[in-house]
Parts: sequence; structure tokens; C-alpha cells
Amino acid sequence: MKTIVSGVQPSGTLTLGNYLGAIKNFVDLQNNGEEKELFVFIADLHAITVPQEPAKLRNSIKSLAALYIACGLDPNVTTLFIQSEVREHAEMSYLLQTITYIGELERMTQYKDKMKKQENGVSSALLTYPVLMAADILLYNSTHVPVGEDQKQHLELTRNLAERFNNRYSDTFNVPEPIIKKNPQKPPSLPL
Ligand code: LTN
Repeated sequence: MKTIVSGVQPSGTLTLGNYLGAIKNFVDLQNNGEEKELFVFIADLHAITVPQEPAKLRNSIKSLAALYIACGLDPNVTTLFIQSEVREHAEMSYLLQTITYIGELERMTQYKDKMKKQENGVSSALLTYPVLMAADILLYNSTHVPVGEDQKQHLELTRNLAERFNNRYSDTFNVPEPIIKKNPQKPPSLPL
């Protein structure tokens, strides 16, 4: 049986881009009639890799939860949750950091782009962000992960870390496959 995990960051204002780029795919997966287990979360630990205003972030978390449900994710069918409320995400992230090379994180294109934009220095969590993402995925023994084209490199790292851990210690993690939608629907002039 497939186990599918994905999340959206609760940062900024939610747009049609969030719906078309991510949430609609989750709803389609939920309703496609296949037997599966689907986990969809609110990636608030990812959001705090860049500075956030606490009150605004709390609001964004609630808005994203409402959006998930309004778009058709059914809490009776899909496991919906807030990442920070499951502390194993942070624990697993630390354990995976022990097998991650700094060099492979520094090569991530999203890190390089975001780093250039931060004026007051970059948190170490921005560098280790892809390890947290690997933790999100490997924690549930996922078989499939729906992500946008921009997250392909992070998925590749996740697969490498799963294989590295399995080889170094014992066969522990499933090595997940990405579900990357070709030609995603994009609203004009909105970055996804
Ligand atoms: N990094 C992703 C959000 C995200 C995610 C995940 C997606 C965090 N953890 C695990 C899939 C699986 C983003 O910014 N779109």
C-alpha cells in the first residue's frame, strides 16, 4: 500500500498558486480511489528557518488549516496535522543530520538563492532545512511524495539519506519516489 506524505509552509499569504501547485494535487490523490495512507501537514518548523512574527505565523497556520479543509481535504480520510506538534520531526531531523555532509547542503540551489536574499545573516536551520524535510518524509516510511519541481533536489537528498542510513546501520527506511506533476497549472505571473 502507498504511504504518501506532503506539506505546505504556512508563510505569507495563501494564493491560487498554493492551491494549484500543491493542495489540489493532495485532494486529487485523496479522492483517486486507490487504497493508500495520506498524511498532509502544515510545515511550520520549515517556516521558521527565516525570521517570522509569532502572531502572524499563528494566523497563517490557522488559515492554511482552513484552506486544506475548504479545498476538500477530509480529516476523516487524510491525516492532517501541524508539524511542530509532532516532536519526532525535529528529533528525526537531528539524527539525519549526523549522516548529512555540509557540502551536500551547501550545494542545494534553494539554499543558495535564499541565502543571497537574507540581509542579516542566515540561520543554520536554513542550511539544514532539507534534512528536516527528509525527516518529515522518512518518519512515516513514505513510498511517495507529491512535490513541485522546485523540491526535486530535496527529494533526491532524502533518497540519498535513506540509502546511506540503510547501508551504514540497518535496513530502516523506505526510499521514497517523488510524484512530480509535469506542466503544473500556474496562474499567470504568480511564482509557485
Ligand atoms: N519544502 C516544501 C514543504 C515541505 C514538504 C515536506 C513537502 C516541507 N516538508 C515534506 C513534501 C514533503 C516546500 O517548500 N514546498
